[in-house]
Amino acid sequence: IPRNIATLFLCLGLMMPALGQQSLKTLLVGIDHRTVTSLNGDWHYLVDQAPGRALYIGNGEINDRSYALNEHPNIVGNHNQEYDFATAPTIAVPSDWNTQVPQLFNYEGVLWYQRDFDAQPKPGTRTFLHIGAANYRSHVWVNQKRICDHEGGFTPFDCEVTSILHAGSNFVVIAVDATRLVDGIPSVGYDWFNYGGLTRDVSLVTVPATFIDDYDVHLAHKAQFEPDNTELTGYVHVLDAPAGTSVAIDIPEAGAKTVARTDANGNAVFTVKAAKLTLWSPETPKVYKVNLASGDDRLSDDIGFRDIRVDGTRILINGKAIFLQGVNVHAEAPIRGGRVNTDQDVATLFSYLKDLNANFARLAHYPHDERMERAADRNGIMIWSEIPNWQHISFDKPEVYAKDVTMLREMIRRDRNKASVILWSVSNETSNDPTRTKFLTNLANEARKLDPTRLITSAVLGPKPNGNERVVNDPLCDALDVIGQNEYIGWYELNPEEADKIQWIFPQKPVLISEFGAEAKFGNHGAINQRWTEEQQVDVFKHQLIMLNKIPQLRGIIPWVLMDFRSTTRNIPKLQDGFNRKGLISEAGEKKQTFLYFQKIYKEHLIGKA
Ligand code: GCB
Repeated sequence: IPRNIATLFLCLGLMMPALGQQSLKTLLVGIDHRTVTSLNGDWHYLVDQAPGRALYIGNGEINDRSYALNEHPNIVGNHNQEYDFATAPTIAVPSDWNTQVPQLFNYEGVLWYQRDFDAQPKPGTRTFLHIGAANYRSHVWVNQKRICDHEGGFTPFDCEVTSILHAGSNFVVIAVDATRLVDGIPSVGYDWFNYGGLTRDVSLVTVPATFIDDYDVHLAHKAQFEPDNTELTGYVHVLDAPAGTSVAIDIPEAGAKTVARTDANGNAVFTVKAAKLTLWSPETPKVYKVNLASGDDRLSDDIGFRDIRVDGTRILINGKAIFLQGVNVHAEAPIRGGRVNTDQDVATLFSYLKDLNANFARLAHYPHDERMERAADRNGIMIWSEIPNWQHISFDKPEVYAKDVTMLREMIRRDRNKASVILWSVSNETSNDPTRTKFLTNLANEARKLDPTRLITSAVLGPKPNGNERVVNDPLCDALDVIGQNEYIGWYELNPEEADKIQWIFPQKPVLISEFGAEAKFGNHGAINQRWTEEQQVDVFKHQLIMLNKIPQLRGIIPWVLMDFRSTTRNIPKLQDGFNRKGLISEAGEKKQTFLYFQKIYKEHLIGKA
């Protein structure tokens, strides 16, 4: 599909709200490379007692006339309000509420946030409130006016406040509802912790009246990889720009410079030759300063250029076959707990990945903080990024599909300029039935339309064993470029050594074993047949590698999981204590024997062929 058509789809998509969602006009790309006013810090909060009495009117509609008004109780005169942010306690933003307020540890309802902020709006500028992520549904008011609603706990959104701000003191109120929804993404059951709240950075960004809100700069994707290709292509979208608005693209270090003009949709499509180019790869994680300018707006991003494709059953990066030495990662903050959302969290996770000799990470099971992809770009770690279609989803509902498409677009739009991201995943372990297959096939095709330069995958489960054979025939595989296969032989089924005789048969596509593993509590030692010991965890992996090494199409392994992570469903006292213990490292950062095992396997490349 030609790039400009793909772009058009993207823009139309972002302007089309999912059913039941208020339209968001844009989503600002590269926000971490703009000068912003951070609204991180202490916010007042009030708990909306179940079932969201202040937020919802009887029929489920949003109440704009309760806490959103941010009024105060009268001390003299008539009785009026029975809430008060001014005297309410404070909570840090960003963060989940669970790990901050002991009484809210298991709270999965509505929390109201409020803070004052100063503004000095300048004529000819626009201001947006940017929210990195809020789990799960959010409703936002500035100076008592509702400016946006958003559903989805792991993608960013921007709400325009230009016409509402006044000089001096303003205030923002945000209600975040972490209630699980049957028709949510994910649905009500999942194996991680439902950290609620404003879990990522919140900021105000001021831009000129017409400004660059989206762009895509990538190596031209030729029919075949051409080693001498230095053609860069993409688009710059200028919001509300008249057709013919000029956009300058300048990549000084690559000797690439051009000017393009916007079309009627605000898209300036361009192609430019670079004088020289070091392609991004795990060995050479080179990023270039890319300067974009249109009218009064300027933005510089750091972007790497590379080619990723499939050739038969191989995965090629810049024309070279590669084996993915991976690990799964949840967005669980090392040592301190809670959601990953700081430079320090990300630095710690990447120090583990480097120490492990990994070249790949699957960011399970939802888009992570953008710092992760930035760090991956700098560190040469390839990334799998996924939307939270986890197991049971209401695949029969068109409104759920609409939500899914919105989430997919938000994920791709935020991270399409990150060279580290090589795979978009549409789902994890969904049951093989025609309704789900149609839904996810459409979604995979949508992803491919939005971004024809990357590979599409999904983690599938099954098949039913046939003696010692496992013949993978899930029709969803037809829609994928790379098959992700999850299996827990040696833990949820069979004994570890029984893996040795199992034979997998896959369609002729590259295969990643996207999950496999066993639980062990750090420091718990015993015989290899003893559950929950570090010794057994290693033994499970040893037998797994015997089995996996026999798969001819194996192009990567992704053990589950880098660190122990909180999960509401893991309740064996003393062993789990609310944590899934399949980590190679404990939540406190202690390395189990399996970490050392994979460190060696990866260092000496003892698994798989590229
Ligand atoms: C799976 C899921 C993952 C779980 C894991 C487990 O198959 O994809 O989210 O955490 O198994 O530990 O059971």
